[in-house]
Amino acid sequence: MLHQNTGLLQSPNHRAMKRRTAFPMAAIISLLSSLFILTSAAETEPDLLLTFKSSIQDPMNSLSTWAHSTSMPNTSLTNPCNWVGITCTQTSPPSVISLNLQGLNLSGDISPSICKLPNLSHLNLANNLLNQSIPLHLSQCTALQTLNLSCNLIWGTLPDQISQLGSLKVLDLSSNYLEGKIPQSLSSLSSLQVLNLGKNRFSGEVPSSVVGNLSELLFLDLSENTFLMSEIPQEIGQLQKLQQLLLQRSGFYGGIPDSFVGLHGLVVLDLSKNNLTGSFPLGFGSGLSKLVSLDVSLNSLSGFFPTDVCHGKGLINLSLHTNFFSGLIPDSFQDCLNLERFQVHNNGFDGNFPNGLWSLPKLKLIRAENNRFSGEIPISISMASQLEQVEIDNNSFTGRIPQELGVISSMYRFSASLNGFYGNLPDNFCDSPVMSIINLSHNSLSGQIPELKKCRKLVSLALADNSFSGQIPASLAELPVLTYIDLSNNNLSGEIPIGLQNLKLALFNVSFNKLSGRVPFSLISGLPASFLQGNPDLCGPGLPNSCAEERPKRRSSDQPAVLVCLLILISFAAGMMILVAGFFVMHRSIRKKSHQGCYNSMFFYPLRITEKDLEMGMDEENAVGSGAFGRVHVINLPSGEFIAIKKLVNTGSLSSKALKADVKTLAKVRHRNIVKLLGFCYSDDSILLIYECLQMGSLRDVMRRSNILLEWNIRLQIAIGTAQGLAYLHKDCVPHLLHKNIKSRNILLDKDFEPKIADFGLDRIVGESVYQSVMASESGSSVYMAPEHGCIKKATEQKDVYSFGVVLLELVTGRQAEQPESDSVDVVKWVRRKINMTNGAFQVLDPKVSSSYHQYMLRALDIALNCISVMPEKRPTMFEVVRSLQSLDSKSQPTPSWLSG
Ligand SMILES: *[C@@H]1O[C@H](CO)[C@@H](O)[C@H](O)[C@H]1NC(C)=O
Ligand SMILES: *[C@@H]1O[C@H](CO)[C@@H](O)[C@H](O)[C@H]1NC(C)=O
Ligand SMILES: *[C@@H]1O[C@H](CO)[C@@H](O)[C@H](O)[C@H]1NC(C)=O
Ligand SMILES: *[C@@H]1O[C@H](CO)[C@@H](O)[C@H](O)[C@H]1NC(C)=O
Ligand SMILES: *[C@@H]1O[C@H](CO)[C@@H](O)[C@H](O)[C@H]1NC(C)=O
Ligand SMILES: *[C@@H]1O[C@H](CO)[C@@H](O)[C@H](O)[C@H]1NC(C)=O
Ligand SMILES: *[C@@H]1O[C@H](CO)[C@@H](O)[C@H](O)[C@H]1NC(C)=O
Ligand SMILES: CC(=O)N[C@H]1CO[C@H](CO)[C@@H](O)[C@@H]1O
Repeated sequence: MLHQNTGLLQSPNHRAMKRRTAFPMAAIISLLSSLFILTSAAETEPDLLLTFKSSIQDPMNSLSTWAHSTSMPNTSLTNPCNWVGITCTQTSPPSVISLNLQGLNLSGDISPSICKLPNLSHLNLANNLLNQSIPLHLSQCTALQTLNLSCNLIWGTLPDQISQLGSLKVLDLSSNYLEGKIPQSLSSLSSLQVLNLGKNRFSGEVPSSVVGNLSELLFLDLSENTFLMSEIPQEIGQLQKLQQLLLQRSGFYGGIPDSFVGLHGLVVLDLSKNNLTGSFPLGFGSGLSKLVSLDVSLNSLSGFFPTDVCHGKGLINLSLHTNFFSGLIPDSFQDCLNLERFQVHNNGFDGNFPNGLWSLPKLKLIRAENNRFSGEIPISISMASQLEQVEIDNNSFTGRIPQELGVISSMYRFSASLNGFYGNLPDNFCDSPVMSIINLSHNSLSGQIPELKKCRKLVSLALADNSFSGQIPASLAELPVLTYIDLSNNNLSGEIPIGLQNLKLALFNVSFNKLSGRVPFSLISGLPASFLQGNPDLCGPGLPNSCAEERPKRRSSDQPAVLVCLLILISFAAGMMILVAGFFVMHRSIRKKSHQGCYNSMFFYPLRITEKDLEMGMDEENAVGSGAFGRVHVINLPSGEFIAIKKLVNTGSLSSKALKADVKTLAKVRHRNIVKLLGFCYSDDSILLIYECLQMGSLRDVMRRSNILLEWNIRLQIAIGTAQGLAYLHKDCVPHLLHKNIKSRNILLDKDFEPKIADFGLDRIVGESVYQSVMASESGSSVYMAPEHGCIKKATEQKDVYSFGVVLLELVTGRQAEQPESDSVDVVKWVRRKINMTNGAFQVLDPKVSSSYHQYMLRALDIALNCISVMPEKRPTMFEVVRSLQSLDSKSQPTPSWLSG
């Protein structure tokens, strides 16, 4: 950027005068439109730019460098070439060639002054908030090669005058509110290489000359103009250089023009979501050596898919659409070697599926579901070594599932239900380490279901309605994130593997098989009975058969009562054990304490209280509850303040020095959404942590209290606050902390319902091993725990995110995560099932919240579902969660009606 300031500063008068004589019209317009600029001195480039600036609103003050420096006329900033967003020519004198002001939230009007910059070639105002029609005076920017106004609020029609920009190579007006017809006059922009009118409101027909005459066009995007009603002009075939053609979701009807056959340079073709009919042009696909993505899905195309697609030119033989591939040597493919995405789903194609596709080396995605394709999956599929997703459900494919499928280690989803596949499943069919979804339901497969061990990421396995026999493989229980299993309508026999009850199953359907024996307890209690029906030899509580050896005298109708009693008994016993242990510890500590007291304390907050007061203050009466680690007492200080004291057993696992250091670390965590640690004191026996006390108690208690109805805005405030607190722990506080135990019981509310997170960092104080074992006994099956916790004990951010997601589900549905035993479906399963089975997300929203909030609740539900994604890496970070939740907030202007009843 070595421009000569002096040259620029001396020349403008001279240049401006010259221009005025050359373009008197321009001068008159300038006089009319900008009354402030009357002198010829105003015509310098800096002045023209400042005129531009003066009609622009710049909320972020991004154009602050755009100023005459009167105090220091010789600083480099006076040279506009150094102003933000401006590039100049390298000539002497330099002259503005490019104005790039994208993404600065600019609004206001584009001033005509910029067209007086004689050399302005590139104007990019994309991603701003410009709310005007396309200014006619832009047509005077005759040097313009690039005009990018995408992502603004521009409305009105596209004026014919645009065609005066004869040098234009790039015209991007996408994502605005332009309407009316696409003007025919565009066709005179003969240098145009990029034309993007996508995401607007254009209507009517696409003029054939526009697509026909722009012979330099590389990129044409008319997508998402839902008011267009047009056929795809035949002339499109003349665009020999076209690389990307995006016409999706735009109201195109009629056939795909035959002229497409000539578009040999195509890299991306998207015609999806239109009303296209008829069949593919014959010969389409031969010579598409550059094609990377083909999407014609969701149209009404029919007929045979061109079988020559992706076959070498020498092999084209259109009249033979059956069986002529059999002798094909895969190496002979010349075409489509670059194809990555092939999407033809939801059409009416029939005939053989283009066989050559199966072995393309770069192919990642095949979607052909809901057609009537026939054919087999060839063994050459092993050559498609990058294949990630295959969806060919609801077609007429036949043959066996080839062994070679199992060697593709990138395969993530294989979905081929509702076809005619038969034979055994190869042992390795689920060997891909990233395999998540397998659906082979409604085929004619038989034999045993192989043991599945390698697909540790399998989430969903659907093999319903086949003829599988033998046992349910026990190894399913070792797949940590398996959540949906549907094996219904087969001939499976033997017992249900007991290990399956360790999985977090939202669906386990084994109905209509020949299974026998005892159903694992949690599978009965946690799932609808209909998933077990049609297996006359299964037994267990609630089923028609009770298990003979268990309670021979009971009649089956008594079984549910027994179940409840049993549960109560179990939980009572567990409670007793904790109580006894707690009593023992307390007893010990009280005995010792009466001699010694807390001999060591540390306050992080001016508390006028002595250790003695603390000790005296803690009695049975003010004990407000007991968490997993100890009791909590609330004490009213003489000052009138309340404090909460959590009493932990001092396990002695830390030296007092280490203990102090750790507590200090926790005390440094200060955030409005985190409960403040005010101080602590400890003896050999116990550790007292002193916290601020929050009147409303925990979120769980508040949600349980029937007299408080939390309206949606309060719930959202709680969600946002909690998310902010967690995000702070994860990323802002030093050292970064994990909570490890987020649940509605650990979210406390102050009198304004501002949430504060409690109960974190205890692992640091009681020691990791004690912490782990207490947690294991308390919440081994807790609904808040992420599924991977079953096999990976290490705490992670993603596990916290999962737990938060469960809390958010509680807020959205109004259901407690930990339901009383009588209703044993936990909130996660309940929501997944409801949504899964009925597609009715509305049904899970808390009916107590007024329906005017439903749209926001649905979006919160969506966020929650992302958080509880079974794959940890799919979950958002807490920061992303905060941002998404906040975006719900600004838009809801609720009436505060959160207290009622
Ligand atoms: C820019 O505008 C967007 C959309 O209106 C808004 O969300 C964002 O906060 C604005 N940024 C600034 C810095 O004003
Ligand atoms: C800038 O525009 C002027 C006037 O049209 C012209 O004479 C000059 O050659 C241009 N400079 C460059 C570098 O294009
Ligand atoms: C126009 O600007 C937007 C926003 O920066 C950018 O995404 C887009 O690629 C640009 N258009 C062209 C054709 O370069
Ligand atoms: C554009 O401005 C008009 C009038 O000022 C306003 O009514 C309209 O809502 C704005 N458009 C958008 C998309 O904000
Ligand atoms: C399109 O191109 C043809 C020949 O190249 C020309 O005769 C015709 O006028 C052009 N149409 C428009 C509308 O510019
Ligand atoms: C397809 O046509 C039908 C009526 O003919 C219309 O209702 C529908 O919106 C069209 N679909 C698209 C994607 O344009
Ligand atoms: C299967 O595809 C056909 C169209 O080929 C469609 O009409 C039908 O609804 C689809 N069936 C299912 C179960 O999706
Ligand atoms: C009844 C129903 O729609 N079940 C679906 C639940 O979700 C799994 C996984 O996506 C599908 O495989 C089931 O078909």
